[in-house]
Amino acid sequence: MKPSAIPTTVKTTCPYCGVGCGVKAQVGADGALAIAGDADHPASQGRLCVKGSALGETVGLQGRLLAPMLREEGVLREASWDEAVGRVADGFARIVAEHGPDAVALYVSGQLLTEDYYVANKFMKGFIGSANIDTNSRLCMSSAVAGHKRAFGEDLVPGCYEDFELADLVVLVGSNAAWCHPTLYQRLVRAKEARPQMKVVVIDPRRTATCDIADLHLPIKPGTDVWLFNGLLAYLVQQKAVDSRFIAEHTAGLDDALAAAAQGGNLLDVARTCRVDPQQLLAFYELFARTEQVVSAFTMGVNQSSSGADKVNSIINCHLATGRIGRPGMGPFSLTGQPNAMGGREVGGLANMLAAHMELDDAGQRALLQAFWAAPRMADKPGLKAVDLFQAIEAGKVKAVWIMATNPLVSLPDADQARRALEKCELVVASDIVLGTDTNASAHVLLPALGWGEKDGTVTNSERCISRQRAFLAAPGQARPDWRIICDVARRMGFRDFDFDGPHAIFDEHARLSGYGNGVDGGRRRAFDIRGLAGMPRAGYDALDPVQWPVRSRGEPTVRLFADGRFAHPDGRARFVPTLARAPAHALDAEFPLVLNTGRVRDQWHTMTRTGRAPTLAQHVPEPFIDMHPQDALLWGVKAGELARVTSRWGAVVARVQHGGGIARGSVFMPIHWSGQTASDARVGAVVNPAVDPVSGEPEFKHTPVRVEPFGVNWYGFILSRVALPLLEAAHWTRVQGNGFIRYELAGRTPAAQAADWGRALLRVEDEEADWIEVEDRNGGMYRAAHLVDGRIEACLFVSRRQDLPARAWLAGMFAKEALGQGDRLQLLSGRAKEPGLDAGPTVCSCFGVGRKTIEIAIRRHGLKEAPQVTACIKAGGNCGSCVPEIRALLAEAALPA
Ligand SMILES: Nc1nc2c(c(=O)[nH]1)N[C@H]1C(S)=C(S)[C@@H](COP(=O)(O)OP(=O)(O)OC[C@H]3O[C@@H](n4cnc5c(=O)[nH]c(N)nc54)[C@H](O)[C@@H]3O)O[C@H]1N2
Ligand SMILES: Nc1nc2c(c(=O)[nH]1)N[C@H]1C(S)=C(S)[C@@H](COP(=O)(O)OP(=O)(O)OC[C@H]3O[C@@H](n4cnc5c(=O)[nH]c(N)nc54)[C@H](O)[C@@H]3O)O[C@H]1N2
Ligand code: SF4
Ligand SMILES: [Mo]
Repeated sequence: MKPSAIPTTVKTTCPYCGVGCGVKAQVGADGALAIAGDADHPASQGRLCVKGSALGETVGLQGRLLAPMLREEGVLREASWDEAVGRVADGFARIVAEHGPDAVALYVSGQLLTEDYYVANKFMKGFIGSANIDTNSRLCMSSAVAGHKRAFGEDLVPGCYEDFELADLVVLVGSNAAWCHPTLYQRLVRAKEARPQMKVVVIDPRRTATCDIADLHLPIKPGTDVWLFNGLLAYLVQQKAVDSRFIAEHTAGLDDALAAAAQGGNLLDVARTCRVDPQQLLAFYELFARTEQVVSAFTMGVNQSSSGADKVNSIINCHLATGRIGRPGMGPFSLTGQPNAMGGREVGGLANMLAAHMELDDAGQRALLQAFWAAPRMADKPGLKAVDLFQAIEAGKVKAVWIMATNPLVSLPDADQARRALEKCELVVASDIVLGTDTNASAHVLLPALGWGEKDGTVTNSERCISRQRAFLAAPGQARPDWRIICDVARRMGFRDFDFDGPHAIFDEHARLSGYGNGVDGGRRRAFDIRGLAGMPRAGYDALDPVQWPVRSRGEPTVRLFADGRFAHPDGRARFVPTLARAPAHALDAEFPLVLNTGRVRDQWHTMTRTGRAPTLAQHVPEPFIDMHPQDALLWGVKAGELARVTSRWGAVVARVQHGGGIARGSVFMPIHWSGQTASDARVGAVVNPAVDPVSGEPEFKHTPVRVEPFGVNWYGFILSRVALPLLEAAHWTRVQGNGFIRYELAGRTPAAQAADWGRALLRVEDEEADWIEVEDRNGGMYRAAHLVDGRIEACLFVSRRQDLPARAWLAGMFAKEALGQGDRLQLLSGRAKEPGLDAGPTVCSCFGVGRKTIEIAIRRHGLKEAPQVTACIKAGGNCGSCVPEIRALLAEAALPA
């Protein structure tokens, strides 16, 4: 498509979380990109969170992978597409010929579009002939998938977002929706404002921002959810708060589930095991028992566990017992993480599934799919799941792997093992949109993919809504859409039926397959059925409005599943699954006495390859951190604001200690976002244990035994620099993108500034004549320096032995100036702003760039009591609303007696 053919305003879908908000993107005449919410999109109704709003800051081409590259003897060079495709196709073909199809693998992602995902799965399972295709959804949704399949007979999310608004009780289990599903959370906030009788219960070991609207927060002991929901099931039966008719007509297996649940003991035993107040536990059980319209939404606190699938089923069991499913305002609700976690499941992206919700272990369905694809070599047994896959690579059993749209050297558990695996692997291929990732550093072939805004296709969100992602930017460099790269390799390997002329043709095949042999001749009827979308002309596909599946015939989408009480098991009944509670895989001991819990922060997305480019998104949490209870910090000899090392049996990381206030004793929390590109040693995956759930294969990301100890350094410092710097001298460093500069936080062991030209060496200023200013106080252990070019600041460095470094935000302002005057230079060296009050503190409201100190001052000065007053006064909280929980926490703090 020529750029001129691209319309100026395009409706598309946000590429981040599974809420799947509609976005309107407008490219102005000057090339500037304006992003706004799409009021017509059913999922978001015009809302965007701060990540979505900042999408415009992430589409620049700096750092993008724009040409195919080959690494030969450690050296990376550009290659033609022809050569790169040949390298992949020949490599795969040779290894398959020599060692069989199971010696190669694909490791893909819930961030691929459905069309990309469909051809990847077809290529592997139908043509290579192995089910060795797994996805990062293994790390995310696989416990939910397993739970759904066991309970319902198919991987089905029964409800829709509207149910959150219609419910009288919303239970959020292991979900920090305020930060991870922000616009859906905002819908909930508004619904609760409109109907204050609606109750919200949060079950999470941490007191998160999501607890802001909670009527009850149960800070359960990590890993004990199955006890809690087993206890609830037993309670519901004892109190006769169950729907006996629904149980009799539509379910099977209650007695076994009850017997398993009884093992947890009585309510007091459960409270003790879960370490919650028995009164509060009883309050939750009573509330659940007496409220008909209950939604129980769950995410990674549930799925990412060695009993993840059982956690899911223990929740679903309670909904089956009460018959609260398939009707408005009720149901178990698995919130998906990635934008296309659902689409990936529809095309069978997991190693134990087939396309279109067909089953790999069902010979009839295998044959059906083989016929549909005219596949020469159908996979006939499950492939390796993510963690096993990387172990098989290290063991030399899998000799070639093609990684697409995921960064496993950061995101897998025991991430150092993953690195060892890739280093041993004969052929590592990576398709990505950026060049500098930890995974790309271990790849032999790099394939440049089109990114959001450039590519076309569909995604499916948490409520089964299929939406179009549409291109509005021209394809940069030589980048190609993922589907095309896969088809090119497949064709080069001699496989037929990979000559699609666009995503529309792939979608059409996918839609036809969903109806193929579906429910005919006594075959299983698959609920995933979008045959009504098959046969659409290309223009129809291009104009496709968001639509929820199933779509059996055009214009007939279904909002909720199971409305008739019929489930997907052959007898139409849902299953209670007996869930015997068990402790996490690795217990604490004297050497590793604390639980490491890992998760997300509000303004970053995963390994930061995209959100990390947006200065707006860097301000909220500019550094990796270890959140812990002050008493634990005291006990283990570490201090807030200083660095500490977190060590497990698998690895170690370093980050700054903080007391966020939300964490109970015995646990520490770290964000997942920092990689080898953004920190010297804060890649938390290296510490995480590789235990997985035996049913789903999902890793236990939320529970690793660790110890925390001081990371002794002689000085702390920071650098703001217009260009990236190699910081080999520092004992520890982290980086984020600022507005016109990169901000490095660093710490060192060598005595700072003792050697001549120490600062110059650190900032790589080689020119003797350079405009260089510096000041040092050896006894005080202080050093400050700045490098100017043509009067403009190029970089500055501040070092101190004490915790007295100046505010970064104030110095950032220097980078906006065209030239620094004598006064500015003096201020730089004095490390103090001329006008006080310029330090706004860490950013709370990213949309309007309002810092914590500014909010605190406004609250005090104007006697503000409510969040809307803060918004009226200083705008904070007035756009996406994601920071409102933090503003309310500041209001609450201010209201406390001094
Ligand atoms: N800002 C932002 N949003 C995102 C993402 C992102 O990277 N950044 N990623 C997206 C993706 S892919 C995903 S999967 C989702 C994840 O969304 P969430 O699951 O909401 O986020 P997490 O922070 O991973 O973890 C959720 C909570 O689980 C709690 N938890 C830990 N252990 C337990 C336990 O044993 N029981 C219970 N009940 N809770 C526990 C943690 O304390 C944490 O607060 O977010 C999506 N949205
Ligand atoms: N410790 C710990 N680890 C975790 C988790 C946790 O809670 N704790 N959560 C897990 C979960 S739920 C998830 S979902 C994973 C996420 O982990 P990853 O999937 O590894 O993280 P991302 O940074 O999203 O990686 C996506 C990659 O795809 C690239 N990319 C973006 N768009 C495209 C495209 O269109 N095509 C191609 N080919 N590439 C593209 C990006 O540049 C990036 O390198 O992390 C998991 N790991
Ligand atoms: S809530 Fe935010 S990250 Fe999620 S889809 Fe909407 S705009 Fe994107
Ligand atoms: Mo995820």
